[in-house]
Amino acid sequence: MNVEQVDLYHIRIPLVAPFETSFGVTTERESIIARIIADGVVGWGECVADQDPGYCYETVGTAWHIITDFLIPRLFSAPLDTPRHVPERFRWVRGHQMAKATLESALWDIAAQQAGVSLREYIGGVRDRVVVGVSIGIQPSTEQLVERVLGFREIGYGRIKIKIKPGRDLADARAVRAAIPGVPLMVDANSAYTLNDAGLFKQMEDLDLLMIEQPLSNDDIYEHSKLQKQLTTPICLDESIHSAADARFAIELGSCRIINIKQGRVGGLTNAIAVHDACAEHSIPVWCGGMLETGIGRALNVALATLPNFKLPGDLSASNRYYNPDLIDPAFEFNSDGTLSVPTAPGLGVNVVLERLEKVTLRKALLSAKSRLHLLANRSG
Ligand code: OSB
Ligand code: MG
Repeated sequence: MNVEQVDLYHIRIPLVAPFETSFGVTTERESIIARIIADGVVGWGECVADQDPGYCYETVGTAWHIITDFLIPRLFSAPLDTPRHVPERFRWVRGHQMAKATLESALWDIAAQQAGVSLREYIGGVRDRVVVGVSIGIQPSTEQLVERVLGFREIGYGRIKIKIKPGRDLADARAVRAAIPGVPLMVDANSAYTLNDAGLFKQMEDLDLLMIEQPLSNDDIYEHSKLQKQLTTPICLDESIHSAADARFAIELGSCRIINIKQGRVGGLTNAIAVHDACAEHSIPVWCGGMLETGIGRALNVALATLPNFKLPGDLSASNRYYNPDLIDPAFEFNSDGTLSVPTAPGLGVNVVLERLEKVTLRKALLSAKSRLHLLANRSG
């Protein structure tokens, strides 16, 4: 694979509805879309970093810097045999998993197209539909939360996840459980609590939660093992897991019984597959997390979620739950059996609507291997 050109689009796209977590509210999502040309084939990637460092240290700004100044020169420096070699090529750059994953995605898209198969087939995915759930942000009141949950149940979402934060936890979870008895339900704290809050999580034990996602610090694995020992409800780690080594460490310590895999958080699809395999070896089920992706990032997630150890519904809702319109056409539609269909066309298998992409673009960089030409276009707003 000879990388010839990389176009970067810094976008800002309005969400259909605000999304509130313990670390803030998002009404418009900023992201970087990468369009790579290698051997004359076009591939796409989406950066999952947020505009601010509330979820993790990476932001759209740090990713732009790392991608343009350090990662792209490493792609231009020599051909690549396979996208599986991308983590090694980028290893010199410490961390910055989301920046790395953005470019790796586009290379997987290209490699699968060159093989003439969908990305799902290319990575050995075992299903053509993936079971999905919905992640519902904190609402202005518990009553509004219950109303929203019931709305998604009506559409057919089979697994409900609610966000919690101190002051909006037990009462919200109890009210939702009372409204949907028997429906798979989980909570996501996004690192908002400490071990001193163990009592709160014990009070949630009788709610029959599927799991409690990332209750403690974003950089902790040890204290989660202490909390898990006090609970029968499984803990699921999200923020704390950046690699297969982290996953093995967490499993060995007993810090969680489930792992959320976000390909961006672990540095790309190659590492995501390694985390998947490490969990499978230890009989730890995984599910595919989301970061409010447009259809471009969603397509990658959906392909990833077809691997055999993705045993639980992913945070992979239909396009219309996030953006209207999405950047792709056709959009991801919700199937009445609670699934999304996996694209079957070669590569990621989605059509990016260039006019829509341009319309939400704030700044653009066009980098070419030949001329090392670096054209920057900025637009305010
Ligand atoms: O913790 O899973 C999370 C969105 C942004 C940042 C972090 C998280 C989330 C979600 C949304 O829960 C999942 C989705 O894309 O639907
Ligand atoms: Mg989470």
